[in-house]
Amino acid sequence: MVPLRRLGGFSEESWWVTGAFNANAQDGVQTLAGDDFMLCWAQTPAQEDVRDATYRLYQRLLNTLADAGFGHIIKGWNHLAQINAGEGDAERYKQFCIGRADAMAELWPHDYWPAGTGVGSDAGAGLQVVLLASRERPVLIENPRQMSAYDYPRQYGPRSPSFSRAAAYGSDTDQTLFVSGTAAIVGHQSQHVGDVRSQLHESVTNVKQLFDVFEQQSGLIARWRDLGWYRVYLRHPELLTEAYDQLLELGFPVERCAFLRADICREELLFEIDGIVPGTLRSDG
Ligand code: 3EB
Repeated sequence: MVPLRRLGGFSEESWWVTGAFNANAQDGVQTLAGDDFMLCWAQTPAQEDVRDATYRLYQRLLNTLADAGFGHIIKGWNHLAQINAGEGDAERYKQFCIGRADAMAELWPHDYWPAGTGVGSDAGAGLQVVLLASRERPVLIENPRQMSAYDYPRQYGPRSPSFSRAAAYGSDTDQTLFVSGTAAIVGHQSQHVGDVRSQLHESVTNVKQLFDVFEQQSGLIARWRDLGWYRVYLRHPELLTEAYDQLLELGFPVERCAFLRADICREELLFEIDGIVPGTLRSDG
């Protein structure tokens, strides 16, 4: 269960796998797997040292995946309670980034970062991490409008966030694009501070840019209007109606969005959008 309050939109998700289906739980790490993918998740209790708790949680998750033969990660979802609490480098999100980076430095043998979402859940929930792992390497995608998060300058924390803007996985003719949590950041700077409409617009522009890059890189069509699934994270529940109406105006498929209450990892940001989008050869499927 995602520890975020649902404000609107769909409430259930379905995942499909081929081959024998396996569900397991060991050391508090839960796993679901078919032939090609493993979903694994775990959480820390509330009110621990965030850096250390993150480090140890990621160690357990990465070891579980490696032991199971799923050596690659396509996407991670990170749900951290009170993500903006703490001043300066002591901010919980920044401490989380250090713990994650330390575990990855130790146990991640690859030269890429998976796609990611990093949002704040409501008080009391600790940290929950969900990882989608695969046997083969995904194709990583960056956004030319945004500095890569792993290159962010020092002002955003002692360790830059270990994620790519999107990851694509599949064959030459069929892929799935996993879009990272995408906010109103251009370059490395938050845009339109205090301006609700412009922030949502900027986030959508960033998401659409990722669809374009995916199409250029893969030669496939991003089926974002008719086949994508999205989470729209809102810092303020009272912005739901406004956000829904604006997304509709922008031609975004609101009927394919779940709207969730979440803090965003920078205090000034109001929205984050992530999603899962099939890429196919032709637009008629
Ligand atoms: C950003 O673009 C917004 O730390 O895993 C988005 C997606 C964000 C993932 C993460 C953080 C993460 O920097 C924050």
